[in-house]
Amino acid sequence: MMKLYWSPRTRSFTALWLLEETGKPYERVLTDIATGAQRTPEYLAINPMGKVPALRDGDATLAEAAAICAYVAERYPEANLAPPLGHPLRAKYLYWLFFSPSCIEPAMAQIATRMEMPSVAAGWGDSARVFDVLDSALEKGPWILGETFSAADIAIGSGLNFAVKLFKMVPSRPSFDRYIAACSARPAFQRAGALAAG
Ligand SMILES: N[C@@H](CCC(=O)N[C@@H](CS)C(=O)NCC(=O)O)C(=O)O
Repeated sequence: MMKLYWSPRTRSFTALWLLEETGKPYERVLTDIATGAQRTPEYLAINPMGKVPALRDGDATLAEAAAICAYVAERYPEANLAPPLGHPLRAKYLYWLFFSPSCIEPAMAQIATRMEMPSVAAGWGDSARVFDVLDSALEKGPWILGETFSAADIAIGSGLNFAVKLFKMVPSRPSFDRYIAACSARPAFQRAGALAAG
């Protein structure tokens, strides 16, 4: 059984939502960052970054929420969380899955810190561009790949829910509101929300 190392009210929500979507049993290992549990030698052996979430699957361990999304979607193909290899939607699935940590996360950090960086050099360009691109991709919906829900929605939906709805760091837009509402309506999202509250 997979083991999820998690802490309440953190990015662990993404992995909780993902595992709840699979319908597979998994064990939750509380790694409370408020107590410093993420800095024990045992935990650093699993994630040397000392961050949650992290996942153990037998002898395999990994961290980074988006990587966990990719891994679990591959391990449980029957959960239909990723277009299969060779499927035409696979390219866009990978694009949006990577867009989440590569563009949305730094755009949020830029908004929070007001950090100035030339947009040509910044990998995410600038925060306005990131959220404009996301806005037009979500206009049609209901999901980032259109009719197909995938683990990319779990990565992107968690980030948008955090940035737009919970922390109001990013101004809401009709496409974001509709998308967050669709994500929040999923039973797995709701179960994960209850678990993540601690
Ligand atoms: N890039 C990581 C970020 C994870 C992260 O920042 N987790 C925070 C909680 S939201 C954490 O573990 N903080 C504890 C610490 O830095 O000591 C991911 O996407 O999974």
